[in-house]
Amino acid sequence: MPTAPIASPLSLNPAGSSGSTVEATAFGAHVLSWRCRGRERLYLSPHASFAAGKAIRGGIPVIFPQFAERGPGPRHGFARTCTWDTVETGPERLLFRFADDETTRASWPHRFAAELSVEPGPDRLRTALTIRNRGDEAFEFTAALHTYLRVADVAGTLVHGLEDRPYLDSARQGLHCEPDDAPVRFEAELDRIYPDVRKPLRLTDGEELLRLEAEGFNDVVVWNPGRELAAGMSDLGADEHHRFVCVEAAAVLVPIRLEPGQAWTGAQILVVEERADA
Ligand code: TA6
Repeated sequence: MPTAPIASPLSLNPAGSSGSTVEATAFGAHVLSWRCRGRERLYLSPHASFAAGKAIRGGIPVIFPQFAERGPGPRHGFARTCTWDTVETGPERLLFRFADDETTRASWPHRFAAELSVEPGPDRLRTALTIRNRGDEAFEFTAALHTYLRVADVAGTLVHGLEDRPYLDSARQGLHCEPDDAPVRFEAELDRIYPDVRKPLRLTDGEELLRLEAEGFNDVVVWNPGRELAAGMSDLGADEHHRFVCVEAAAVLVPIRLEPGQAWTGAQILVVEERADA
């Protein structure tokens, strides 16, 4: 499992995508930037570290094979801190691949092949993670696309579509909370896991509207560290929490089980929507 820091990022500007461009790096199969309709849609911390072995703060980190501390391996898994193979660099998509080796098997003793496909369109970005069991025993994993969405100001940002959903509050030891009928707003640290979310979400920061769809990922994680936590993070810093929210397509609460030879795909589709009043 090589852990070289990123060299030069790959970029993709497919014909017919009307200026929707992405930049990604094979380090973690990490999407760093998505520009669509004249605006950067992802947040990348100005203090992000690109050092070997350290996860990049921002963009779309790939979380696999474990979410947070839900397993014996490194926090949020090893996929985000190792270098994947670059298999396709266009014209329509970037494709990265990564498989188990001695180092991955030391913390997670399973034989797998992973693929991340990044497909920008005129008004959207589809990111799909495929995991295949290439061993001879079943295994289970959790995963997420830990997407940092750039917003004008977190204070005016709302996530719609989770009003009727109960959630686990990770900022309060996983406390089970009942739905509260209101869109999610960000007034302090917020760290929630919403199980079994079936419909698209809408994120608005008062300026733009983004529709968030998922396939194969049943859960949604919503996170913003708030001022105090952000200030204490060397790769973020005070006030940076204002500029993003993470809304993550995730498979966390019910691990995905794959029998030998089986494969699973989870995708996240981000769509820039016209505002009704535009
Ligand atoms: O997905 C939410 C979360 O698990 C939060 O609890 C928060 O700590 C965040 O991810 C960032 O984790 P990281 O390991 O990248 O610092």
